[in-house]
Amino acid sequence: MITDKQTLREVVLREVNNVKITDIHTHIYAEDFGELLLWGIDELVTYHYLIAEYFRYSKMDYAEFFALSKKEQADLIWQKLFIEHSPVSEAQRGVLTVLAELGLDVASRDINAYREYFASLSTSEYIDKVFEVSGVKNVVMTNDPFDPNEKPVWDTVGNNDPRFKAALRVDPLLNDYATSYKKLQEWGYDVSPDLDAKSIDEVKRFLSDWITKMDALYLAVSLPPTFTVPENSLRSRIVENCVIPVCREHNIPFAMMIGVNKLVNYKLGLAGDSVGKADISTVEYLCKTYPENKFMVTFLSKENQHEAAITARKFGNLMLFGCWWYLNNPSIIDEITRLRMETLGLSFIPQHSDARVLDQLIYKWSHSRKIIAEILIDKYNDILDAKWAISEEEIRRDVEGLFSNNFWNFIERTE
Ligand code: HDL
Ligand code: ZN
Repeated sequence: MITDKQTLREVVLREVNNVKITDIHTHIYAEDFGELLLWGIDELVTYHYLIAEYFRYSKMDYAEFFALSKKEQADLIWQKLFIEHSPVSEAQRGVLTVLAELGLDVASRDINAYREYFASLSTSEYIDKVFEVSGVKNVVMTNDPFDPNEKPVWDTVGNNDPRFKAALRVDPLLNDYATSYKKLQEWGYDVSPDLDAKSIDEVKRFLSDWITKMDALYLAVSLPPTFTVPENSLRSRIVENCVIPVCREHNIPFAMMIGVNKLVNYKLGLAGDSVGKADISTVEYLCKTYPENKFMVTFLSKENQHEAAITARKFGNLMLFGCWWYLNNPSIIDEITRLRMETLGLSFIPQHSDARVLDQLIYKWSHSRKIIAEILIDKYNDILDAKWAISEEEIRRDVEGLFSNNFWNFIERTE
């Protein structure tokens, strides 16, 4: 048993550095999905977080920028954010971490030399490399049947790489049924714009068909701060009459990602979304009203985090996950994770990468491992002070829970 703090630190750092991670929310894809999988230095540097940060300095016309090639965009961003200003933001620093952990010469600042490295690798070689360097064992994708580039893959080859799991993402259905119902009609589902009884059955059939086709581990949606159930809206009716019963039937969680104000600057495209504080009472209502359902929830606003942790104390069918998007910064990850551990013990999923570019698995997990390890060390030290002794096996159990098993146990699946 471990009773001294030096040994404890060494063991926690070793276990957190060695744990193989299940990354429960990403936007990366298996190789079979072709161009949907983004990787390499030009994709890294044109990540939409960095585009937003580029326009903090540049007065360039948005449309003119987006008309450029990825390489030309990357050259502008590299010059502005890395050469003319020190790259200290989390997204800027992340690029450097990727290059460093791949063993490239970061000090050279030579983006063309980096391009040569990536050009020397095949997609499958690089997927293997990134999983090895990042210590990620499997990822959950974001799979959208309404995406015209993705649906054909599921209608032909599907997903054949066991490292990549599927999650069914239904934003167009829930947030824009008035448009998306026409797609359902096109695909042979007998739905009407007013969501009558027949439509409810057909939407349920659509969801069930795709959960089965993808072997989706959960059903996900991103939602505005105004998301409310119950209310007299198509979204609320689809949630209660379609999503909830189908998720229960398949025994998969409904994952709500709440707090996105879409396109507050539409000219920035993906980089144009912002954040708003949501109403926790909808999560309370759903967890209380549907005790047989499981809910995974992550809020985008820092202001929702404390009440979310308290709500998770009330409902065992609620699993909080990640420090999502604008919360994925060291200072905020530290604050949220300490709050959650002090409030929920180890019964939460501390992080997901949200990686849009394969390479990002390397930096997003390297940075988060360090933060979470220090918090665990502090919390274990607190109980050592009370003369509690702890074993290496118990530390490994706790770490594997936070970085993988809490998810698999919650969804009642094995990998
Ligand atoms: O809706 C989501 O899943 C978000 O993560 C968005 O994809 C967002 O643009 C993003 O990439 N956040 O990191
Ligand atoms: Zn995401």
